[in-house]
Amino acid sequence: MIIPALNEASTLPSVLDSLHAAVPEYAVVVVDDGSTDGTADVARAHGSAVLVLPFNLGIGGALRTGFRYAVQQDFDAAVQLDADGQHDPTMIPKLIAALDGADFVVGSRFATKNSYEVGLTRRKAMQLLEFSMRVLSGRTFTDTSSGFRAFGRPVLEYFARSYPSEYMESVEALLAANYAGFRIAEVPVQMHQRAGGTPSAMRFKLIYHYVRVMFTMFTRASRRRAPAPENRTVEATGAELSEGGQSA
Ligand SMILES: Nc1nc2c(ncn2[C@@H]2O[C@H](COP(=O)(O)OP(=O)(O)O)[C@@H](O)[C@H]2O)c(=O)[nH]1
Ligand SMILES: [Mg+2]
Repeated sequence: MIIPALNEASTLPSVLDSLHAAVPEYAVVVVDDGSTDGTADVARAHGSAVLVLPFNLGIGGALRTGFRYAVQQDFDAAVQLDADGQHDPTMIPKLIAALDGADFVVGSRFATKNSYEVGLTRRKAMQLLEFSMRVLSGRTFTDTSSGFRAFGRPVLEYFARSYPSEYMESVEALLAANYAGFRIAEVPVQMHQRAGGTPSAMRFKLIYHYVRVMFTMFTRASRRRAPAPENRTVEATGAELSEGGQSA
């Protein structure tokens, strides 16, 4: 379980306790990213391993740190979830089970009709994002920005090497994994509103990142269509990292 956390001391105790109750067999790591509210201490006190970044890298950098940790610890799968109580730990076995037929599993709020409420503007913005994703990837994803996801070992190795760093990284990461040829599945999940603390992006920042991520998606797609240069060198594959037999 990889939990990125920025100033989530108020919500982490119940998240970690319900995680231990729901899936006691899995290791948990909180990636604390320069919190000033004692997030790391709270996480340790509730039985989690903690990676403390020396300064704020943002959610993408924190996630990549978590993926590298999972690879180094030889875990063969990992689940990402929020520290704010949005993601229900009892859904985790369902996400992990779906890794049987996929490399990358996205927990989707919208795959079936359920009670997750978003405002009209946000819903329209998400629909446009989904439409763009459909145009670029050739397939339909119902929840591109979900932060409740499961990854098999090959995707962990891929994301440990490269993961988008800016906010709304989840959308870019989905597109990148799709282009890299990984099998991606969606699983319907129930999500809650955050239980406390403050969301990481306020309205203005959200609009900025929304425009940015649209731009990045389309440039990523056009880069991909360009023919590869003749003398392109092959990237290191991370093959030096051995396979493991556990799950994070
Ligand atoms: N490590 C780290 N975690 C972050 C950062 N910003 C947000 N998070 C965490 O990432 C998760 C998702 O953020 P959240 O504010 O819930 O975004 P939302 O669910 O899209 O509204 C939460 O667990 C946050 O604590 C950051 O800069 N660094
Ligand atoms: Mg959240």
